[in-house]
Amino acid sequence: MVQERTLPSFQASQAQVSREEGLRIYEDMVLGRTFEDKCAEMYYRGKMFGFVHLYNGQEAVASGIIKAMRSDDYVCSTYRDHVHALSAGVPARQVMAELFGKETGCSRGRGGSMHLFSAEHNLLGGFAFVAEGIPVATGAAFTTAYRRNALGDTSADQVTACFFGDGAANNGQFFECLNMATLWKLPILFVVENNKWAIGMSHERATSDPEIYKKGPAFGMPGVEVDGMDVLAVRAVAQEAIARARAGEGPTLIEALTYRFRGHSLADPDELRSKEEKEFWLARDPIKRFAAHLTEFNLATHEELKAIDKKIEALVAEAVEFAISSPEPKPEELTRYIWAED
Ligand SMILES: Cc1ncc(C[n+]2csc(CCOP(=O)(O)OP(=O)(O)O)c2C)c(N)n1
Ligand SMILES: [Mg+2]
Repeated sequence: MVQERTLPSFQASQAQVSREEGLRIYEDMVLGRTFEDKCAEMYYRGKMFGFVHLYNGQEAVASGIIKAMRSDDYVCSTYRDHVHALSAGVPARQVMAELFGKETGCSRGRGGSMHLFSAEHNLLGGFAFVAEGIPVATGAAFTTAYRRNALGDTSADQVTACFFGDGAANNGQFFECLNMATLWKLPILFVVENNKWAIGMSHERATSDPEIYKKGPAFGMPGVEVDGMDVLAVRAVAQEAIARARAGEGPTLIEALTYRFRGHSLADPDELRSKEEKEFWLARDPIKRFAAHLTEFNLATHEELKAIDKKIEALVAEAVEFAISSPEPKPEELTRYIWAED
């Protein structure tokens, strides 16, 4: 069996997270998982079409990073974007309606699963081309730095989190953006979600040096590897990187070691990954692990966590009802929202 790349257990103390924050993070992770499971159900029942890429297993990354940010910070995603959008505060009903192609979706039904967008929540988008979001996020961070440094706007202290996969980290845009981000000390977190696979291509087979975080120092920025199945470990790394970015000290490259529990997309039979590998990572389920932390440190009881699970189930069921009962975009307005309007 291949030796899995993991890190020593992060020693989280009770003080690491307050009860209130802990419950907020737990709820966010459960929302991500429950939402994605519901998507799978809707897809296989023929209610949802197109490519749908689920985030199951990677929840600690979205919640650990985004829940450490401010609501006016920016988030940039990929085609695996539902849970980033939810963590960024886009209401579940708006995300679900978008997946159903409805007018009430966050992209007015014009985007679908891979193109979630919300100006209101500073969600810069989901992007279907691999690595396409990296320059967009870099541009957003440049805007903040420009407003602050060139225009003297002291309120411009927003941080951008740019999420992408291990496969994207072999794309040229990644290297160009790392270069510019350090050069201009941009307030950005480059967050690589290394789930070991780019569709059916194993990361080890495609990459000269699989330790992606080492590419940070090559461009003059810190590179950090973190256990992407441990939300508190991710949160600790995020807090430090966010503080650096906000203080004008520039970007950080974060490589989160994680795993997707389902196939690449809902159309993928997922036959290439070994049973042993899947079992190894399933045993590290980030939600179960965080639930155990919360109960072990008496931050929450099993009953309280169960109550959150139930609340979220109802919220996601309501999101489906909302999506189903929402109107389709009108055919005569097909190109609306594509071009700027007067
Ligand atoms: C520029 C480009 N090349 C190829 C593809 C086809 N493609 C879609 S997803 C994907 C794999 C990307 O893997 P990774 O970046 O690790 O993200 P993950 O799916 O694991 O989240 C590829 C090659 C694409 N969408 N865009
Ligand atoms: Mg990947």
